[in-house]
Amino acid sequence: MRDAQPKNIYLKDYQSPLFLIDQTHLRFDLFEDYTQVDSRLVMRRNRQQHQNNNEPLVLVGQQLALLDIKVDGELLTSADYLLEGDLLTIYKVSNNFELEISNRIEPQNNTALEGLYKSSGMFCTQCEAEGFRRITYYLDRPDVMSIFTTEVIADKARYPILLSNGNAVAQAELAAGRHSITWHDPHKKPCYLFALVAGDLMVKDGSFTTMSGRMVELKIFVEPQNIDKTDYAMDALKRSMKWDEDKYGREYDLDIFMIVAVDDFNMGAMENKGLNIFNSSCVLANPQTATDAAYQRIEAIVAHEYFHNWSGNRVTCRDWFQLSLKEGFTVYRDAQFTADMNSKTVKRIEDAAIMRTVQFAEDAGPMAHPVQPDSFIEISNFYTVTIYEKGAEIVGMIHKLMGDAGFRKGSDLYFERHDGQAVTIDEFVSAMEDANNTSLTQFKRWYKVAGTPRVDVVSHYDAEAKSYRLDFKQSTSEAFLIPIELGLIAQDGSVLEASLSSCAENKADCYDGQLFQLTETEQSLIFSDVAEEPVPSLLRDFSAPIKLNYAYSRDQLLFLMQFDSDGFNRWDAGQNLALDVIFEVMQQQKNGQPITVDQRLITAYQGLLQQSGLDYAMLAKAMLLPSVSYIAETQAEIDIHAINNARSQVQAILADALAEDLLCLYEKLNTQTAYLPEPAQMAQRGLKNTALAYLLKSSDPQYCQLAVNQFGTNDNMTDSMAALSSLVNSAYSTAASIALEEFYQQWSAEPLVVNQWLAVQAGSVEYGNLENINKLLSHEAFDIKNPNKVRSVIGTFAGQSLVNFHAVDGAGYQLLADKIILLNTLNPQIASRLVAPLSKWRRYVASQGVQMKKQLQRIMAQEDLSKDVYEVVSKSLAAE
Ligand code: 0A1
Ligand code: ZN
Repeated sequence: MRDAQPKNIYLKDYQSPLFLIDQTHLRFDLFEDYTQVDSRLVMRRNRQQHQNNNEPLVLVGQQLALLDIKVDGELLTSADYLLEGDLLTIYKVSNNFELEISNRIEPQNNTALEGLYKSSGMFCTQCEAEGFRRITYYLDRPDVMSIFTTEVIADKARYPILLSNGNAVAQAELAAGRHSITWHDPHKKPCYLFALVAGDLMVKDGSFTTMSGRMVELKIFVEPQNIDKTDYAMDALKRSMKWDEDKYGREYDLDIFMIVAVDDFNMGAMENKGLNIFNSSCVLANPQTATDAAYQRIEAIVAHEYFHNWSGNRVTCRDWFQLSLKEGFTVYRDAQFTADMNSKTVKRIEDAAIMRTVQFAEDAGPMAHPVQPDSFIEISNFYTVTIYEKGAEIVGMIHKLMGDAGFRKGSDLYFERHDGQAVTIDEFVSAMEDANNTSLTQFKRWYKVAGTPRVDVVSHYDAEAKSYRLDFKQSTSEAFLIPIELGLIAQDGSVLEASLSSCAENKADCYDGQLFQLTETEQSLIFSDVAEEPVPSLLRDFSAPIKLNYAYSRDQLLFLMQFDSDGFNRWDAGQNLALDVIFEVMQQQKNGQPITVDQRLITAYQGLLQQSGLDYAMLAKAMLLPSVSYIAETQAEIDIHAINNARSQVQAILADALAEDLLCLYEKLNTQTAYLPEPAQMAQRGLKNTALAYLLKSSDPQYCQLAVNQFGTNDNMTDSMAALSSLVNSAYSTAASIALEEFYQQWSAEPLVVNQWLAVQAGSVEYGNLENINKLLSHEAFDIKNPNKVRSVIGTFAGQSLVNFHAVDGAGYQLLADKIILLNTLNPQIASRLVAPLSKWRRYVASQGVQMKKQLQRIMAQEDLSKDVYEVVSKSLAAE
């Protein structure tokens, strides 16, 4: 327990800054045992917003050793200021003044990885959200935007490369083998976008000519051994730059764009102006070391960070309650990019799956919050799927409501109106409204209210009157505006022509033949001239992040799987069918009845394999049963073991029934083509490896050899890893052990590959994995200070090895809590993220929930709990 309870910060308390910083001049003298930071800030009172000229200046700083302070060249004495906790108050300043501060920091001891720290011998920074205060005293808030000039000084032999934001403007050779480079960023920015890197790095060069004909230098800096893993990120960067010009009319605005790969990083990557810093796992790839999934992640994250240059940097957030302004919009933009580069439907399926498993769970748990939260204790805890993914879904709904042209008009107006400003989500919505001459007042509820809306739909067909009615009912008392794409399908599978005879009163334009705007808590659509009873296809393209209930029969789902013209709903019908069958098996298990699987499911999957006409990527998605986490999300009370048993049984029965077809497919797809990271090949490998994974779940042991062969003979990590994973997640433990050992021998020198090796074991869905987790935690390849290793072992264990994490004796929970306690002092952000699996204890069957709660209480009782962990644990334990 901690002494003082951390305080909540409220959106309603927002006040504009009392002071502004026009110029920020920084000088970093980097040494092995300390770094000296000298800052000179050109400041003034914010007199436009505040009349009172007597307020003192209050700066924030954390874990800094203050050396001295000067105001307008005069050294302050201790009577002139107060340093208390994180706040530095300077009593008397005039309206315009220069403030100079010198302080020291210890990057080499910084394990929190916020501010300036060391990662494999190089210096790097992470300032979002509030890391800059660990570098120097400052107005560390996004609405204070400044022009930065940064001089970096270090030993030249150890740190030949010295980088910061903007352009290099000066360099000097100094005494004692040191050198200095000065960078100037002409764009004003908040300090969370500041970056510095110093290291012995190699560079991959590229260039891009912008739409106005300017040449931009592109540089990817990596440790020398990784220079052969930079091609794909460079290619993805160029495609992103072009796409943002084509799709949004956004051109890059500096003459240089740099990416640096670092091994120790709390998140995926960071959009610092002109100098993106990336977790090495999100930028480095070659065919031998990276899987297709890694390539796809790299493409998406490179794009995401690049797109932030406009949605985030040119137009930034006024305060951290507006985080989704930049994150929701940028995730939406990167999703559109991924959809354009690959398959639109597959991307939609993946995003819907994340919403339904992770975001809906967050929205139903103790950390539920609106996309625009109204309070937080620690902002780092709010980099969530709700802010990112639900935020993106909301932008997507605006797009659907405005149409393509209207959405582009809105985004153009937003960028033009607010360029160089720090703004709010409301201002984003206003730009959309103004550009389209429309009101989104009701729609804005999406930003302010937490939780997942549910919509129940009932249909009525009147054969005599030839009329068809759909009644919609929202679960909440105050209605959301919900865009619901829908269509009616005739019994022969064709689109059913019907005219709309009425909507709710005065809402005749609520349905345009495709998109229905549900605005009331109860609302009906009535169609006339409907020749036969149709099957409704509802929430096409997952047009809103809601739970929609309609009582489809299994036959109707089979029908939609075959005939729906909307690819997303064709897939979704298959998922719902499988889900229903799994529920039935769960019931059979509970009642002690023999297990039977509805033959219609088997026939449907057979149909998919034999004659679906689906492309490979879609077929791979369609073949997968709903995940255990997704099934769990549908349950009032979660019993992981019952879910897992039922799902495994269905999977095994399918595998046996389809074995011949699967083998045939596997052999057809197992062609020896030189590896290319391109969509068609990725789809082929994905489907082949889905077939392989199924075959290893069948009762015929001959298929083990297929995986062993694939493991031994391929030329790329995608196929190696898929083979390894299917062995690890099978009953063939001896073959799995041999392959794991061989794999480690081959790859022990490649940390990113070793992380995959750790993860594939930690995530095993076979019972009895806990002992192995303990072995991995004490393996030479594990390092608790490296977030990627922590995620690979501990995160993957708690997130994927569900039957072991939820071991009935509670040992999985205890293991996780032990590690959270350890990480609480080393790296609070990472510790806090690991609490999520325990935080939902109320959703689980009592015997498990009680044990999860016990571990939360144990964490809560620790001395020196970080704000990060305190917030999540205390909210998880708070009375409902
Ligand atoms: N803005 C980054 C994500 C990010 C957020 C916080 C961080 O601090 C540890 C780091 C990165 C993005 O959206 O990519
Ligand atoms: Zn982002």
